Amino acid sequence: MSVSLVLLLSMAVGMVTVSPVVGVATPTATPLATPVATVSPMVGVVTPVATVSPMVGVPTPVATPVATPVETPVATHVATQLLSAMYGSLSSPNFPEPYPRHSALRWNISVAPGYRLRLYFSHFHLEPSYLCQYDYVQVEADGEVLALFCGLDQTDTEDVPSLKIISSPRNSLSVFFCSDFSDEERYTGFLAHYSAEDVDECSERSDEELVCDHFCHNFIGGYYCSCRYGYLLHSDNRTCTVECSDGVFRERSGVLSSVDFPSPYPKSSDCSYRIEVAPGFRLRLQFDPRFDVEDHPEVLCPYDHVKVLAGSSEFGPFCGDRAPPEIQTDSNVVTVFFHSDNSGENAGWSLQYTSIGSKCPALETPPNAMLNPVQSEYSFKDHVLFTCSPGYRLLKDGETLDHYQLDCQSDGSWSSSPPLCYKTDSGRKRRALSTILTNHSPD
Ligand SMILES: *[C@@H]1O[C@H](CO)[C@@H](O)[C@H](O)[C@H]1NC(C)=O
Ligand SMILES: *[C@@H]1O[C@H](CO)[C@@H](O)[C@H](O)[C@H]1NC(C)=O
Ligand SMILES: [Ca+2]
Ligand SMILES: [Ca+2]
Ligand SMILES: [Ca+2]
Repeated sequence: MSVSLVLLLSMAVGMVTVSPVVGVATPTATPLATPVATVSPMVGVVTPVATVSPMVGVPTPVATPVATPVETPVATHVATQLLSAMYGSLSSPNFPEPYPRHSALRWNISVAPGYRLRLYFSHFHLEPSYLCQYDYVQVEADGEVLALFCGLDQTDTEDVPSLKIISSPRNSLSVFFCSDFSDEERYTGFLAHYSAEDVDECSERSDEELVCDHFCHNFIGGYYCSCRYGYLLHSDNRTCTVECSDGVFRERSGVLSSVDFPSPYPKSSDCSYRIEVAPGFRLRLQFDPRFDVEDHPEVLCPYDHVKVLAGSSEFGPFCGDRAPPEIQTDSNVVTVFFHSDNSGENAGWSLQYTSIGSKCPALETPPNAMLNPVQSEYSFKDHVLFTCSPGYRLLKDGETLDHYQLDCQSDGSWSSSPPLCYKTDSGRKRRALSTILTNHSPD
């Protein structure tokens, strides 16, 4: 699985847990368009026109408190206080005196990564209004609304902070306070406190991955990962990889497998296994049926895969939970590549390789000759010994011999042509033979 997907999932999970007021919190309904008119530099012109507007058909801003989104018109004009200390407090204007009307204030709190912010209100006293349309405090983080508060007491449509602690998913938090034009009673506003606290990254699992592949060590303001003996921390500082590309398999047959097979193979690794046997042998690979390499239902092996390179032929990529079929190469040198990405737990693969010598053509037994050993087929490094039946002798390249050996060579050819057997009847036969040869040559 890709990192981005994991991160996305973990973020989504984080959001849900930290925002208890999500249901109430979508304040598309704004407490009037007031802030626009008020804070705008064109106050003098805009406000009276809009409010007293005699023009029918143009709805007055006062009459439609629902229509305008909060952020767009207000944000650019709002006075923002930036806070970066590890703890601090914020309060409504004039606190502990009543807050003025027409105010819009924002506090952006931001601390170092590795911390989150906790915010609570020790005093809260705002004008009550249906769905907090008039005066309100809104807490946001990472573009999400975490809480929307107003009023004096908790009701069905008004949320007060009471002793709730609001936690930011990450290291920043934004608090927005807004009061409308009305000021019927004297509301004393709010006082809030925040502090930074360490995020224990090690105990916060994302959906299916731990933060660290092997060991996680939390510390205040951060964390780090380490690996079991024999593994190396990958440059992503999170996964544990292995050195798995050295050594050449030179035996005629053998077994190779992913590291730790059938326990899950290491992540973030690129391994290559080279098999090299004598020329004339052709390597054959047979995978263990316990094959488990991370795959994808639609895309061909995007995460982890096994590939086999044999001379100019390539086999694979292979992944999934079914072993690849037997691979008969026509090469004596084979490289098996294995790539794993940074996630997932899969058992891996194992394969047995054997080498088969090149086959030599079938041999026909010449008349009166005997072959040893007699086999249905012969391959590289096999030898065949020719002898003749009693009373016959071998003749090869003008010489008589007791026996003669043929070798099946690396390229699949015999070292020479088979000899022939001739009747041995002392010198007479020999002379006869030379006569034959002589008679033949001038023709
Ligand atoms: C304060 O935070 C809000 C919401 O995250 C953001 O839109 C705004 O740009 C920030 N203001 C400043 C001055 O950083
Ligand atoms: C991993 O850690 C090193 C040293 O602590 C740091 O320089 C590097 O940027 C980190 N890499 C990543 C991908 O976080
Ligand atoms: Ca008010
Ligand atoms: Ca930490
Ligand atoms: Ca994987």
